[in-house]
Amino acid sequence: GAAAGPPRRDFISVTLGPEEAVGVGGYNNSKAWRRRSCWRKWKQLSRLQRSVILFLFAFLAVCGVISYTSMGEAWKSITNKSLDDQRTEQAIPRLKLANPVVLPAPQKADANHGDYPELSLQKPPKLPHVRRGPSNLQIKAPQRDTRLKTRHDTMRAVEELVEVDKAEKTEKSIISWRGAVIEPDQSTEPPSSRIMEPEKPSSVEAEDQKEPVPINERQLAVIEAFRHAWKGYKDFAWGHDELKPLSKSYSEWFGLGLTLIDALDTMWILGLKEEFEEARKWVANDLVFDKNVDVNLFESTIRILGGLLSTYHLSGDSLFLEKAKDIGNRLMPAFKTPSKIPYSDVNIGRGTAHPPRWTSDSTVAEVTSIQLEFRELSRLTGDEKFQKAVDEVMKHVHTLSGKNDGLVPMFINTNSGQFTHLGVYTLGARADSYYEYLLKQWIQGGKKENELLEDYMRAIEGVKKHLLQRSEPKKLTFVGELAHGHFSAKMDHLVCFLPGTLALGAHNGLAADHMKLAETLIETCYQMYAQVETGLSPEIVHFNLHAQKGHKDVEIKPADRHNLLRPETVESLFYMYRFTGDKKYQDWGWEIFQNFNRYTRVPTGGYTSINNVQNPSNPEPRDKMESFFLGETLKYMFLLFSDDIDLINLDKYIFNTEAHPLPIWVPA
Ligand code: DMJ
Repeated sequence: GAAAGPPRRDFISVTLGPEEAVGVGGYNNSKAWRRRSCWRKWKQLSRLQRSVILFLFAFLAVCGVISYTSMGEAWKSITNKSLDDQRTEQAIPRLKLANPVVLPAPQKADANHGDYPELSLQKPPKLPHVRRGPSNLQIKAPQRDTRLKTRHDTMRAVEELVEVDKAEKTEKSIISWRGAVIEPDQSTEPPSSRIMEPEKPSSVEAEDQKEPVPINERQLAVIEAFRHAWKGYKDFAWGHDELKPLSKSYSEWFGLGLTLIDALDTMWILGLKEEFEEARKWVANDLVFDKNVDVNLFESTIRILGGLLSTYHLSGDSLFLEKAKDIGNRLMPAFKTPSKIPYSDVNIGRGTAHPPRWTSDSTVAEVTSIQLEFRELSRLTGDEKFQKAVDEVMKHVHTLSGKNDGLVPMFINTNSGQFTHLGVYTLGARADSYYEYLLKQWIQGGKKENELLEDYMRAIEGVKKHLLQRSEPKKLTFVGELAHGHFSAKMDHLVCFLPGTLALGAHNGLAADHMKLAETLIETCYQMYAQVETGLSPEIVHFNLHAQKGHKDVEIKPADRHNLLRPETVESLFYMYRFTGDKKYQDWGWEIFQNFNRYTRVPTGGYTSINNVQNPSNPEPRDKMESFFLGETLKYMFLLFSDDIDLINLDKYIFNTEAHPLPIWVPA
């Protein structure tokens, strides 16, 4: 050992063997002897040797302190978690931590937000469906980095991915945000760092063909309904915005072939290739945006921009991207306002924008539900201006005062950037898709934009605290409204998007009680149909809070008894079926579908909105087929009846609020 020979300066060898404990005078175990002997050995060491040993000791000590601290944190987390669990049982608004994971300590930067509910992400539940293969339309996952062309390329790509994966695994750690644990695999680069690489459409990869899942009877019925609606549109309204099926004519809103564009991706999904080709020709030859016409920013974004983008992704046809760029650019003047909160209207030919004539306010849902589309346009074109404009709106709204536990008022001023008409809170018209897009943007961007998640989670807490009530006699949980502290038992049919959104959040790892709430609310939405004479929901219902003989839960005011062929309940049924596999959701959707056929189908082609859902013998047709009937309602029906989870896989696509699927930037 080092202590045995003369000190050498070029290397160090310390041997601690049994002989080291044996002194000249034989074995002596007394403490004094050991101390003396150690001291003598220490003295015999060179300076360098001593320094190295001291350094080693110091290093070990530091390691010891560090591991002690982190064990303490882990222990604290476990203890806090069990405390949280106890509290949850008493205080419902506090979200339950669903996974027994050890949470890392929250980041310092978040320390001042202690009043937010605790979040937790769960693993997406396993889907109950048997995977039978791809859709008959070869809809593919969004484009990955590596294009797989040949078998050789495929294998090389797999090897590379394994290498990258290995390297990444060593670096990845759990990302924690105020108690929410986001699995590293679910997170992506922030959109801004991806924005400059133009992307390819998501459908073009075509190597891994799987067996098609056969289309079932109910889906065939939806195809037949679509064809019937399309016949009316083609015969009487071709190239115009909306069909008027009774008068066999059309109405114009923007003069941009709204129904045709809204229906493009539905035709693709339903496999209506001939119809699709014909419509494509119209887009190629007749769709012109250089028109002196005022369009509503929100409506044209969700229907036209959204429709073109999703059709581009599904078909891979660059015509649709070119058109999307054109309309996207023409909508940009809307953002030139003092506050950068966009105006409601844009003249797409002149490049001017303005608020409605009577006010300088915009609608909150409108300015906060254009983001999925503009962000995707930036990703596809590599031009960040689209995303910048809409992200700024979200950031601004995030900081605004005037919210009530995350619930937002319905109006926002384009000059001051402040909310107006404070004190009224609804999940219905003028606010609805604000909540939907908080969650959906968060998913689109790879679950990294924490402010969106934070606002979403707070809002759902706000809903639970202020807007939920139960009706009599069936005790249906519904979402009412709050006006200056007064609760109103009024619920728009529009609110029925909420069960689907809650379920989507739960599927993406948010609190399990969101799924419970989704299950309760979809039952209510279904009852909004089932308790009505035609089996179709009115536009607005009022729930009975007190039991009265002969009264159902749902009451309808004369002014609210119309049905516009809206999609929200069917949309939520689709999500519920996808995530639970419970066939009752398909059956409820089937009932609704049949009632649309019974009361809204016009024999000569097309479907119509009706004025009176309470009168089966005369539902009073309104003579208008809204574009969303083809863009959304029939599409969600078809998807609801499908057992093919790859027919628009919800881990790869996110639907905009007009049912146009856009790719999730980094799919699960
Ligand atoms: C559609 O344009 C969209 O679904 C929007 O979010 C709400 N209104 C209609 C359908 O009801």
